[in-house]
Amino acid sequence: MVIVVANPPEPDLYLFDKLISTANSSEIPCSIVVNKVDLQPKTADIIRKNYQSAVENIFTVSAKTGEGLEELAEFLKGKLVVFSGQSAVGKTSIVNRLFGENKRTGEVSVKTQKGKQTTTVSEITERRGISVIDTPGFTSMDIDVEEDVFAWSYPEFTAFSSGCKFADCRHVNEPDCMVKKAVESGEIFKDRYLRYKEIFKQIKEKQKYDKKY
Ligand SMILES: Nc1nc2c(ncn2[C@@H]2O[C@H](COP(=O)(O)OP(=O)(O)O)[C@@H](O)[C@H]2O)c(=O)[nH]1
Ligand SMILES: [Mg+2]
Ligand SMILES: [Zn+2]
Repeated sequence: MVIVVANPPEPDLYLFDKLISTANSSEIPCSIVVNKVDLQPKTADIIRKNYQSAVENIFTVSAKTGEGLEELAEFLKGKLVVFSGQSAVGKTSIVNRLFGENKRTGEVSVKTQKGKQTTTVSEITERRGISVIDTPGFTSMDIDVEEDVFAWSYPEFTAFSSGCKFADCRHVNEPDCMVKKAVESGEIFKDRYLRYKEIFKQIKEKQKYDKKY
């Protein structure tokens, strides 16, 4: 899976965390493409800080100028890849530019910062040994993984989690947690950990709710 990211629309890091976690828990390799670097070069830095140890690759491209697209095409060769992410980040524009297609793209609404849904169904395009499934994109998602699976779905935690006191440590309230230590020492990026705790809380609440009803 490739998560396409850009600015605009304002990147939703919680959404990327959930997508990456869901992919990792199903052993689907995950990379990020930061698009629209012609507009916002800083976005790539933020994405790298948050996700360089969480995904396979991070590419920086512009569907407008063509920058970085050859490298992306090289990586995509021989693969079947789903383009996911927020709407209006440029998923369809990248497919058009990569394949010389002319599929409909949409604008980011200035008012809502959301994209107009011009891609309404998932579509597969195959050229040059690359198969891309373009999707409509979404604005939010519910994560549907068990808490133990979730705790294992953060690749940058696993180097440390083997040292946690409890084998079933969720790295939240447990004592002698090496993941928390690594966050304090800066070896794990703090913002990503803070969002982890937030999503973990949501998963716990959902579990409680599911038990009740
Ligand atoms: N400046 C700039 N605009 C882009 C780029 N890629 C896409 N766009 C614009 O972003 C808008 C949304 O693109 P679209 O491909 O429909 O996004 P999708 O919803 O992710 O498929 C369109 O107005 C595109 O022209 C880019 O690299 N640079
Ligand atoms: Mg689209
Ligand atoms: Zn731990």
